[in-house]
Amino acid sequence: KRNARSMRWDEYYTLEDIYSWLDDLVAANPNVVTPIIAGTTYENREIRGVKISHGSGRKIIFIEAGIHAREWISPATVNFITNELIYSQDAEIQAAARDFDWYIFPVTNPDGYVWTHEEYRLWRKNRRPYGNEVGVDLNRNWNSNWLEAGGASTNPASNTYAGPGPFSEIEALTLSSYIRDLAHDIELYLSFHSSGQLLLIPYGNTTEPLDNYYDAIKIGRRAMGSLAVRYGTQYVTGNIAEAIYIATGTSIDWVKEKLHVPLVYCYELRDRGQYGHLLPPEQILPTSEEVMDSLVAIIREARAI
Ligand code: ING
Ligand code: ZN
Repeated sequence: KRNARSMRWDEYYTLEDIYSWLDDLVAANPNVVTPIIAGTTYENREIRGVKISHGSGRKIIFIEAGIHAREWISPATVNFITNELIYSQDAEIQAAARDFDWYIFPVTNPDGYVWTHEEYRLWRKNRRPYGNEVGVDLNRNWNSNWLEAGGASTNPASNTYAGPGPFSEIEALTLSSYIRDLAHDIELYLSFHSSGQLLLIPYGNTTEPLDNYYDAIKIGRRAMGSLAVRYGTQYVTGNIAEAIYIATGTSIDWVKEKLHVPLVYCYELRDRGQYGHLLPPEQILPTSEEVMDSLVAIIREARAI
């Protein structure tokens, strides 16, 4: 069994190892770290996370990772962020940890994640069967412009199958209701994917600059400037539909459209295609460090607006 001190940043971990590490974080920091459960999966696993809190009355930063099973750098980076929020000696990180309640779910598609470790490394969707096919894209199943604008598929064989209806999948449904219960206090919502080195903002169905588009872009570009300082890694900031492709029924669109969370971003982490989803474990640490730099920058820049 691994403990909080033995979590390394040069290898990818199984679901079991990640969950036992979360247990150890709670045991080692009982006054600050609380176990939380966002829901259940088709195969009856828990969607587990941690809340990091130094007191009551704080606004929330909500982090969702691993909704796509094969994007292993997403849970790995978010575990690093969790570790920094608890153990970093950096004053700005400590302030960020203290000033907000952090709700962090490193693996929001546990069934798929287990499948990528045990059966097929490049699996993306959940594991619920539909006819002879398996799996719904959990980032196309949310009730925001669901299956509109051609940004998802009606074919269960597709990697972007939207499911038979909005929130047909228990993972997306239970996670969304967990988020909804906190919505009033959420100031920043972050979703982590790979790859492409992009910072995306809603919406995925239109390139129209909606809501606080210009503030979100400004904060995002400055934060990506901070991200580039450490290793020179370049991220492009933009609206989903303009920066990559039309996508509908995504978590960040739902959080923005239905819950009106002020700041919502999706990171598409390293790299730009050389390794894609098979990012070598040597890149976990640099990827995570530069993202941590950008995360404190988002908080800093958002305060300045
Ligand atoms: N990319 C994301 C996808 O779901 C995305 C891009 C993220 C679109 C957030 C819309 C909202 O297709 C990957 N690589 O999964
Ligand atoms: Zn993804």
